[in-house]
This record gives sequence, structure tokens and C-alpha cells, in this order.
Amino acid sequence: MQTSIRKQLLELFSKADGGFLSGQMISEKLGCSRTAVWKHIEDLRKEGYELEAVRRLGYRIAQKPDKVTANEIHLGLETEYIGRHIHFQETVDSTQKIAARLGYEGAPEGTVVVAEEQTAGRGRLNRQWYSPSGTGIWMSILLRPNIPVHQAPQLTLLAAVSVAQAIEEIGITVGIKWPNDILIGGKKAVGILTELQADPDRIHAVIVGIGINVNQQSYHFASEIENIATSLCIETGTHVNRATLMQRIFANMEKLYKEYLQNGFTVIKVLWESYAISIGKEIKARTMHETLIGTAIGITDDGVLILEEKNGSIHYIHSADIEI
Ligand code: BT5
Repeated sequence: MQTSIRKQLLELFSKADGGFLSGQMISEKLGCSRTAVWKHIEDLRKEGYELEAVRRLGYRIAQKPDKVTANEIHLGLETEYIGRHIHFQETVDSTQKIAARLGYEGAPEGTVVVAEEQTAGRGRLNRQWYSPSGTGIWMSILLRPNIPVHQAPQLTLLAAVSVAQAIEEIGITVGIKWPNDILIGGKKAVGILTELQADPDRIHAVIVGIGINVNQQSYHFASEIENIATSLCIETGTHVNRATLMQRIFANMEKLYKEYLQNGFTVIKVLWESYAISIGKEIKARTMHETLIGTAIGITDDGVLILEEKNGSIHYIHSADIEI
């Protein structure tokens, strides 16, 4: 099917929001015959769409295919700019790398790079991030906030809240472990990695990389992580549509991001704290230079973790691995 016709057809279905569209109406809007409409519908079926056809009512999309291509994400997307430009590739080394290139090339704010599979997905400090094909959401979101460089870590927390909200919307209780892990029942389901393109005094782009285990079963996990990782499917017992979840994340994120740019970090901080599982607890924080044990007493307005040792000394932690 020509991509432009397919796009127009999907847009019509998107506007119908799960309702029926008559064959007559589709043929008028697309400027093609009823037979051509039927062919286009068959092509969509071949792509994995479940289309219901009812006499006199027409067609409606009962189920989108579980792919994370631009079409699937755009169908029903409610945002103004996050997710409006999708760069999809079946397999990539790392979506962060592609987003970084697009960032330098001037891609607009809200551009999303997403892949079905990453062969060299990475976490902080170049740690490996397992990203097997077709099971998770492996994406990088490009933002261009006009904020001081030192405030950029706040965007990791903002991203974590957007994802936490979207997962809660499908009925799962989550907790956020500072700064970037979303845990379900103590196991990691989401990791977030924020990288910057900046001069000392100006941010050009923030690339928020988000990895979400969605439809993996336990046997999909590599042995190194099988005891520490979980997926949304394992937790709910049902398959979760990834494109729909991405749309919810983009909608939440855009709302929070607008609030953040207008009114600062306060609201995000309060929301983040409502999910935080490390605050008020005894933690071990491994930084690049030392290991500290103490109570996590909160985060600063810049998103920095505050740890109080038994002797009362206070430490401000910008980056560390936390054990609770
Ligand atoms: C993170 O790092 O948690 C950030 C992960 C960010 C991944 C996304 S995917 C899209 C974008 N493109 C990329 O290349 N990266 C981003 P960190 O806090 O350093 O945690 C890494 C650790 O998490 C590893 O050392 C493993 O122990 C564990 N891990 C690796 N893969 C995992 C998975 N799929 N699920 C749960 N835990 C995992």
C-alpha cells in the first residue's frame, strides 16, 4: 500500500477513535474506489491490524499490531510535540546514539528514536542494557529545554514520573529508586539514562533514554538479571500493547514538561517523592569515589539525593548506585 494512503487511512481511523467508518466514507476521503478501500483494509490486516467489518456500519480497528513503528504510535497520539517525529528502526545498536546524531543535526524537540531491538543498549557508566527484539520499549526522547545545565538531572526524575504514571494507569503499583530505576515488587522494570549536548552555560539537547521491560517472560531475561528484573507482562499476567503505553508516556511527559518549563521543579519533585521508595530508608550509596551508608532524607530542588550518615554528616549525591 502506498505509505501516504495508508497514513491517511490510519488518520481517519484515529479520528474515529475505535468507531466504525463506512466504506463509502473512506472511499470519498481517500479518493479511491470501494474495491481499492477493501484492498487497503486487507493490506492493514496483513500488517497485523485486527479490523472488524460489519455490514452497513463499515470497518473499525479492534486491535493495533504490537509494533512500535511510527504508524502505530501516531494512531491515537494526543500530544503536541513529544512523539510527533518518530525515527523507527527494527534493529539499532543504541537509540541513544541515533538520537545524539539527530540532536546534532537539529532534530526538533520531542523527536523520538525507537527500535524493536538494541544490540548495544547501554545503561549508566556504559553498563549493558538488555534489549531483546519485540519485547520492550527501547527509546530515546530528544528535548531542548532552556534551563541551566546543572538542572538537567531533574529531567531524569520528570521522565521517571511520566513512566511511573503510565504504568500505574494499567493497574500496576510501582516505586522509583533514585535516580532512575522503576521497580515493581523490588525488581527493575525500567531504566532511564539521561545524556546532554551542552556548552558549559547552555543546553543544546537532553536525550532521555528509556528502557522498559514490557512483554518479556522470565525465561527471556539473561542470567545476570533474571533475579533482579521483571516485566509488565509478568506483573499483570497479560500482554501489554507497547505503542499505547508509549502514547501514555508521551502525554504524561509533555504535560509535566510544560508544567516544569513554566513553573519549575516543585510539582515534579512532589510527584517524584510520592513514588520514591528510597527516601526515609537506610541505604548504601556507591559513588565513583566512595561507599556511604546512611539515611536517604530527601532530594534537593536540583534532584540531588541527600544522605545523612549516623554521625549526622550530610552528603549530596549526584550520581551513585543505591542499595536499600
Ligand atoms: C539504566 O542504567 O538503568 C539505564 C538504562 C537505559 C536503557 C535505555 S533503552 C533506550 C536507550 N538506549 C540505550 O542504549 N539506553 C537507553 P543503570 O542504572 O546503569 O542500570 C544498568 C543495569 O541494569 C545493568 O548493569 C544490569 O544489572 C541491569 N539491567 C540491564 N538490562 C536490564 C533489563 N532489561 N531489565 C532490568 N535490568 C537490566
